[in-house]
Amino acid sequence: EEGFQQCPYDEQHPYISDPLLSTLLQRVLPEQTFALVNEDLIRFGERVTTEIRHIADRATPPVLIQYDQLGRRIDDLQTCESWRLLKAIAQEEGIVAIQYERKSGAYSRVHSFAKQLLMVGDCQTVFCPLSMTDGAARVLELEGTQGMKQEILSKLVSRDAKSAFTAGQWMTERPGGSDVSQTETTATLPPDCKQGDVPGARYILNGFKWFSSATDSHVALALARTGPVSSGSRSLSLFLVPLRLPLSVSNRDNTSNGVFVHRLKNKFGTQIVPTAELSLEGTEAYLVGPLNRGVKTISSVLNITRLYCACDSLGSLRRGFAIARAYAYVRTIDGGKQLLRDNPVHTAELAKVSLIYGALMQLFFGAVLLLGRVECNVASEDEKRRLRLLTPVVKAFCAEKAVAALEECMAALGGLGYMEETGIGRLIRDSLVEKIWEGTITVLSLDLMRAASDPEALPAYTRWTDGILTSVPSGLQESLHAPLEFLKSARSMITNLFTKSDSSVPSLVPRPAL
Ligand code: MFK
Ligand code: FAD
Repeated sequence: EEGFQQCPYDEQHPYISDPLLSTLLQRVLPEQTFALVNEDLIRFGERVTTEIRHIADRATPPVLIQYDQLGRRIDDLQTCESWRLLKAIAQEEGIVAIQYERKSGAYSRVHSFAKQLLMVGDCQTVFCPLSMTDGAARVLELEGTQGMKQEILSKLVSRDAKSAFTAGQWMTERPGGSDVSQTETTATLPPDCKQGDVPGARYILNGFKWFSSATDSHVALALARTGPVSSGSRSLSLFLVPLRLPLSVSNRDNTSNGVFVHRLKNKFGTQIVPTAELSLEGTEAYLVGPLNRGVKTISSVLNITRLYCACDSLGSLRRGFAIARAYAYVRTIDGGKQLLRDNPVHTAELAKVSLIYGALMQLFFGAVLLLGRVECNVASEDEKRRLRLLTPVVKAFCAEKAVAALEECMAALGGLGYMEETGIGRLIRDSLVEKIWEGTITVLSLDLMRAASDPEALPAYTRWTDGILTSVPSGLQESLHAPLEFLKSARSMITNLFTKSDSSVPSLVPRPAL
């Protein structure tokens, strides 16, 4: 061909070429664990670029066949081969399993999340069902009956993709997803079942679930009402729902447990994820955790999936930033005399992205380390409180900052960045959902306030930061103290907001005249 031809860019190995990840891991992991994780990341990073990326590029959206040629309801949800392969690879690689095998003890979470970070940009949001699988595994570990642990937990954390289960999460209904107090799905005891408050009690669910992303899963955790509507969210319980009965990987009878796929959602992004609306009609389900404590019981899922959300934001930025860096090595400007990477104005923009990426990464792994410690029962009370405070913050910050930085990565490629084939557009579209699912940024801010209403929460946090400050040069200490002072004074405001006793608290929404 004639004329100028653009030189292709080389994204390189997602771990070896990352400007930060290996030094961070080296700093936080014990030597032997680092050696193991480092080796695994080098191997896995290679697999991402040589195999996983090509599988992901061939993915196509799911299709729903509701009726067969005889007019029978079948709800055949057909996902593409790439989606199923990506899920299987993630299972075999131990994305969930590593965190329950706990071979690296409290550092096992760091190991798995570092692997996810390498794959996120090339996985078509397959960590969505895996995050809920992980969350469900944790709930069953904490609250499941012996039977649930043997029959289901073991399959949720399995590396054998042929027999492993995945799990969904059904909280959101039409009256509200942020606020589940108007949940319409009911749970009633069948006539042959008398004791409704024993763990594992069998119930029958009827209702409509407005969003279900892991619709191709084997089980789901669902909120349903077990008491008066007037009790709001305090009369919701948590249920384990098999999507098909009998529950087995080989059962393809999609409507056998009264779970009907009303329609697939027509989404802005995450196109490959089979998000659907479902109606539950006489669906068998089993009580998990105490009766009427469903929100509290499912909060262990939320606190895990929210870290997966943060990893999704961060991992998307990792890939967008890798592409932008790679492009700077091949694109010439200034009459062909200069490479972008040698241009100070361009590299200053990339440096801003690098700063955001680095800051989010430190924040994220700080929370991941704490989660690992809590799960291995080695965390102090202060560390538990810090994790509770940090989880909504990490999810919200990563969601908000990563997409903004991804836009800069797109612009760093000029018009090429805007082309679908480059992939940054899809990353932006897909990661925008992180501002909404698993709690909007406003709802996470309210959750931070809920966590901070524990009188010990902020003192625990400031004890930790005070400890860090002593090692900082005195000139810096003063400026670092300012946000701490703000945090301390914020506590009284938060307490007032919760008790609603202080009319001086500003309200964005005008109060109705009574
Ligand atoms: C690739 C990325 C991976 C992610 C993909 C996942 C796919 C997407 C799937 C979804 O979007 S699933 C749906 C997710 N839905 C949400 O995240 C709901 C957002 N709304 C909230 O989080 C609300 O704050 C909440 C529904 C929890 C409010 O419910 P309530 O019942 O009005 O809360 P309330 O009464 O304050 O709290 C009830 C209890 O739970 C309290 O404990 P106590 O009774 O002991 O006092 C709270 O302290 C506790 N709690 C609430 N949130 C908690 C929590 N405890 C620990 N951690 C939390 N986060
Ligand atoms: P609303 O709760 O109605 O929120 C509307 C607006 O009101 C938001 O801006 C919110 O920030 C604001 N708001 C709400 N409450 C307050 C308040 N107290 N103060 C101030 N502002 C407030 N859910 C599931 O259960 N399972 C799934 O698998 C699932 N998959 C999803 C997949 C996708 C692609 C999407 C987009 C959503 C999915 N969801 C799922 C639903 C998701 O969790 C909800 O959309 C989300 O929690 C918000 O709920 P909502 O849509 O009812 O919005």
